[in-house]
Amino acid sequence: MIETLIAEVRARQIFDSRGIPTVSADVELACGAKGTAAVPSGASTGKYEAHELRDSGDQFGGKGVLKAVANVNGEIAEALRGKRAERQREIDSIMIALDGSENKSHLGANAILAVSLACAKAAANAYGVPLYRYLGGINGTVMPMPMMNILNGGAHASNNMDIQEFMIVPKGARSFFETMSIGTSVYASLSKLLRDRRLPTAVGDEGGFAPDLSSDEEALELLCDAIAAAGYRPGTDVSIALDAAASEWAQVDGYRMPKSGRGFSSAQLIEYYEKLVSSYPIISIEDPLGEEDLEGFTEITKRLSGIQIVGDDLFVTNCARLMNGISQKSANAILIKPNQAGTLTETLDTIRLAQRSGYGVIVSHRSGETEDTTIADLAVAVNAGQIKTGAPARSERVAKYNRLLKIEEEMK
Ligand code: 2PG
Ligand code: MG
Repeated sequence: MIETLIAEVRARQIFDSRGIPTVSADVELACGAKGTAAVPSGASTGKYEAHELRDSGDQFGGKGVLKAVANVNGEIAEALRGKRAERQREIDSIMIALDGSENKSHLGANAILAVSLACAKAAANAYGVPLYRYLGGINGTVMPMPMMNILNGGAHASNNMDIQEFMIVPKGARSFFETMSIGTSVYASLSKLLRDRRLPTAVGDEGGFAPDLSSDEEALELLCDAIAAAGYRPGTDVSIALDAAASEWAQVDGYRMPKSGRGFSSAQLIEYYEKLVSSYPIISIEDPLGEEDLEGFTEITKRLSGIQIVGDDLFVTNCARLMNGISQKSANAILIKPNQAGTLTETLDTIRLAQRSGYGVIVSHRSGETEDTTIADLAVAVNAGQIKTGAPARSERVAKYNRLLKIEEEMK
């Protein structure tokens, strides 16, 4: 019998890919097995996400997480010592009850998630199995198709593009290894195209290029040209996915894109996407409308049937919000970000609900990331089928891709 009782829980303040503080936690079991997890952080955060606890005050522009760290080292550690690490649901319920708030604002979702994930990793290590195997058993076998964000805009870059993410989907690939080979070659050919046009190749928060362009159409043309220049057929071998992150554009009445100043009603925005979808090989649009625009979501999901409509800020990895969306036919896919929910159990529950309801599932990073690769294992464990983890460049993004390469190798 392996001794999986939790012996120690410890956290510290570390830094994410934007140089902003975040929480890392260690869980150590009586048998000596350990697990470590680090929590990511968003820039275009949804209004209904679980609460990220920040210190405020002068240090780190108010973004320190020493209070969250103290909550782990104090209340949380005390409550979890002596509990069995593989009882994930119980561990997470204890932390939810200890927090006692609606949105984890007392202890901080960043404190709770770090421990929740570290606990699963410690248990996996105790049993001597990789995390994807521990979480998914023998049933987690599907390698996810990546959406690679190779042109950045919105809140993730200081360029003039309002759409946050222009992503490529190497859907013609027959293995994860091949998706990387296609993705990296399109990324390289886009870099060359930009240089040829004397446009900057500096990158945004998720590793995609971030030039000033004249329009969204120019961005989409560039992507198609880069796909073709790399020797692939746009729409056949490699398709395009967008994350508009349109909650960032929402006004009391309608939408205003903050960079270009263009204004739209919900109906006009839907017409705009219809035009883009009819001209370019776009297969998926995330947050095409704002988190409060449920009617708009229902309308676009009906009108653009055949296109994946993804709720990110709309659902915030939350079962109740997803349930509401399912009843209103607000979308047909969900973005899964563990830190929007705040525990592994709630993340898994939301994934299960989505899958049982015929929704597509995309496991996702945040724009502020760390070297933690949990989402790669999670995507395989639940057979999500899709992952969004940035450009195939910058180590905090590539760490997840490299982890998936290792998983694919292990599964052969
Ligand atoms: C998104 C995410 C990740 P952020 O909107 O989907 O790409 O961005 O982490 O800034 O919310
Ligand atoms: Mg999003």
